[in-house]
Parts: sequence; C-alpha cells; structure tokens
Amino acid sequence: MRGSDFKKGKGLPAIVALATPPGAGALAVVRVSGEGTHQIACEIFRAARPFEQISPRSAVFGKILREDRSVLDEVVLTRYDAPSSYTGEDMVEVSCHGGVLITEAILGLVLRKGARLAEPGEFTLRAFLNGKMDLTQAEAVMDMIHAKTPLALRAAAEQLEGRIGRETLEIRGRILEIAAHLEAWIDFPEEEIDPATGVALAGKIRDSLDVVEKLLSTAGQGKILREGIRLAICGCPNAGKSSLLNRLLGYERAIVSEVPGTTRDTIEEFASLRGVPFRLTDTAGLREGEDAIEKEGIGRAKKAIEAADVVLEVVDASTGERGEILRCERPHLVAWNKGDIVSEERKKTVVAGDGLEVFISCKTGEGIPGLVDALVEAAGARPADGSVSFAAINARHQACLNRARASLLRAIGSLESGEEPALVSIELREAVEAVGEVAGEIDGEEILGKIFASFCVGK
Ligand SMILES: Nc1nc2c(ncn2[C@@H]2O[C@H](COP(=O)(O)OP(=O)(O)O)[C@@H](O)[C@H]2O)c(=O)[nH]1
Ligand SMILES: [Mg+2]
Repeated sequence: MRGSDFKKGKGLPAIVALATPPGAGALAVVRVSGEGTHQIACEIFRAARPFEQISPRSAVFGKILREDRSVLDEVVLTRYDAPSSYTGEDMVEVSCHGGVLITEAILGLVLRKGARLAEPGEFTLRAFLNGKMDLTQAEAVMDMIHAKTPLALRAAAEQLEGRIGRETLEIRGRILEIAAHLEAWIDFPEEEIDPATGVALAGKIRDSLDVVEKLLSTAGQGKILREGIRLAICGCPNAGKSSLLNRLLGYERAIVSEVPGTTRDTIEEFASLRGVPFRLTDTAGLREGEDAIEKEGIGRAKKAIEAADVVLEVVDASTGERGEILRCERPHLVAWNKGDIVSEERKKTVVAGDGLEVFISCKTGEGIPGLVDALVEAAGARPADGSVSFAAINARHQACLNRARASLLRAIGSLESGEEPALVSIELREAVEAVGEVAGEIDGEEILGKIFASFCVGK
C-alpha cells in the first residue's frame, strides 16, 4: 500500500498482479484493478467485439496484443465494472496460458500501460476500503487460502460470511448507547446519577461484557485452527518415535532404524488428525548423547518439548524403559509401543488406565486410532459439549477484545463505587474503540498496512 493511495473511496490507481502461483500450469490469472483498468484492457485486448461492448461480469475469448500488435497469448478476459467486483473498483481478470514467460510478458505489458505492481493483500485492502467486506472478512479470505484442514476451512468460511464482524459491531453499538446515556448526565453536572439507574447501567455493561467474554473464549479454538497443535513426540532412543511419526503422517517421513540415536535433529511435519491440524515434531531420543551432533539434537528435542502444546511420550513396552521427560503443566500422553511383541499379560500390568496411557504398535497399527482420539481430546481441540465452534477469533481480535474487556470491567468498577460519570464514560469510549477495531474501525493506515502486508500478492 502506498501512503498517497490511501484515500477512502474510488479513484485509486490501477494495480496488477499474478493471482495464481508462479510456475508452469494449464492456466494463470492476471488481475488488474483500479482507475484506468478498462482503458488498459481496451489497449491490449482484442476480441470479436470491442472491449467497450463487453458486458460487465462476462467472460470473453480474445487475444492479448503487444505494443507492436503481435499476439502475445490467447486468453479469456472477464470484465467487472465498479462497484460490482471483488475490490469494488473497475477490474479485469485475464486467464492466460500458465507459463512463466507468458505471465511475465502480460504483467510487463500492463505495467507499461500505467498500472503498478500490487503489494501483498492490496486487492483485499481495496475491497475493505470500498466497504465490500469488514476486516474480519478480509482476514477470513487469507485464512481460507491457508486452511490446512477441513475444520479450519469451515471456520474461515464462517468468518468470511461475516459473523464475527456483525457480533462485534452489535456490541459496539450497545456500549455506545450506554455511553451516550451516561454522557447525558455529564452535560448536566448538578444532577447525580440515581443509584437505581447506576445499577441498571452496570447491568447493561455486564451484558456486553458477557458477549465479549464469549467471543474471547473461542480464541483457543482459533489458534488451534489457524496454527495447529504443537505435539512433541519424545522418549528413549529406539522406543519407536520416528515409526509413530510416520504412522500418524501416513507416509515414511523419518528414518526408522534399530540403531539408537538415528534421529538427531527434530523433524516437524503437519498432519490432519480427525480434521484437527497438528504440527508433529519427532525428536532425538533423550539420553546421554554419544557425540556432539546427538547432544545438539537432544538440546533441540528439549526445546521442542518445552514449546509443545501436548507432549506424547513413546515407551518401548518390551523393555518398559522410561527416560527423563520434562514434566510440565501441558497434557502428557504415554504411548506404550511395540504391543505386537509383548504378551497380553504384560499389557494388563502396564496400562495404568487413567485414560492418558494407550497401547499401540507402530508395526501393526494396533491402538493407533485410539491414540489419535486421545490426542485430539488432550489438545482440547473440541469444546466439552462435543460441538465445534466455527466462529473462532484470531490473535488480533483477541488483543482488541481483551482491551475492551479491561475497559468494561473498569467501567463497572467505577460505576459501582460511585465515581464521576465522566470516568465511566471514558472507559466505555475506550471499549467502543477496541471492539470496533475487530471489524476494522481503525484510524491509521499504518495499522491497516501491517494487517494486509501479511497477505499474499494477487489477493
Ligand atoms: N516390533 C515392533 N518394532 C517396532 C515398533 N515400532 C518401532 N519398532 C522398531 O524399533 C526400532 C526403533 O524405531 P524408531 O522409530 O527408529 O525409534 P526411535 O529411535 O524412537 O525414533 C526400529 O527397528 C523399528 O522397526 C513396533 O510397534 N513393533
Ligand atoms: Mg527416531
């Protein structure tokens, strides 16, 4: 985003970007949006009908011509007229053949005609500035693109539909109303707030606080859906940690060997377990390291264990040997491995039965589904009532709502201790501002620029 472009409304200069990933493919899409887009299209596109006669929101087959009128590519061009487009501006989308040179040549041509390269997230920023979507919906676009599991995708789709934005704007409206009510007194300083009204106002603030807290309670879900649960697989050398990683992934990612100390570095891989995103880390077995590299690997293993949301200890049930595990507050599961080579009798004596210990065999697959259930449960990926909350806030929303919560609590405190209405009103105004920021009531291009800069180019 360029500072000078940052004016709410129409008339921002044309930007162009490749909307599809770079590289060879059947098709690629080049997107152009902003002032002058249709003029550029008139100059570079030739079809059976002139560009001016193409109706909005229709796709037309034609040719992209270089300045010397030679044919660059045969394409399908879709025309959009403001405000009925993704950005709310005049736009065209060119579906060309997906070659690196072709897309570069089309981009170059559009740039020479006066557009500039779009910055990351700039199309979506314009959609936001033109009131096509609120900020939570803009963020949902990115969440959808980056969703790694079906659950994450559903949550993003729900957010794209606008639920979080609507809920926060509704609370904002309610707090604003209470503030206005209060400020009516401030204008007549001789009048005191009578206690009954004070209690009623505090009750109303508490109602808003409840909604804020309900939204805040979805933050954990949101973090899981967006970032995944960090699971550290640890235990003694040769317990079967790497075998278990491969089992959970469904392919042979880590080297499995009977030689203890084979895994020297930590290996991190993403897995979708029952639709819940997990970041699995296979670690070096915890023991007194034989050499410098293994020692370094063990150091990394300890760091991975410290950073994990859930710790999974693998124990070789045929030996029962258990090494040093870093005890911590986080859920700790024990998987007794190699169930295929221990007797049923021994299994009975080993499993403590507190629900966090399971018998498995990486060789036969025995017990793996049960382990996966236990992992999903230990991670708290599903709320206790078994439902999955699909409107889960992100870290930015959480920060805004925490500020709002603190202000509302202070407002209630001030009101109950009979302080000046002006003080309560200041707190309420702060809460209004903080809640409003969730959906994008933000002053300042810098903050918006930061939010959109994490998007990808062409979106
Ligand atoms: N019988 C049997 N052997 C296993 C099982 N899981 C792993 N192993 C063997 O145990 C050895 C160590 O496995 P590995 O996954 O490399 O252990 P790590 O050092 O903990 O990563 C290898 O020879 C594996 O084939 C199992 O469930 N049953
Ligand atoms: Mg290993």
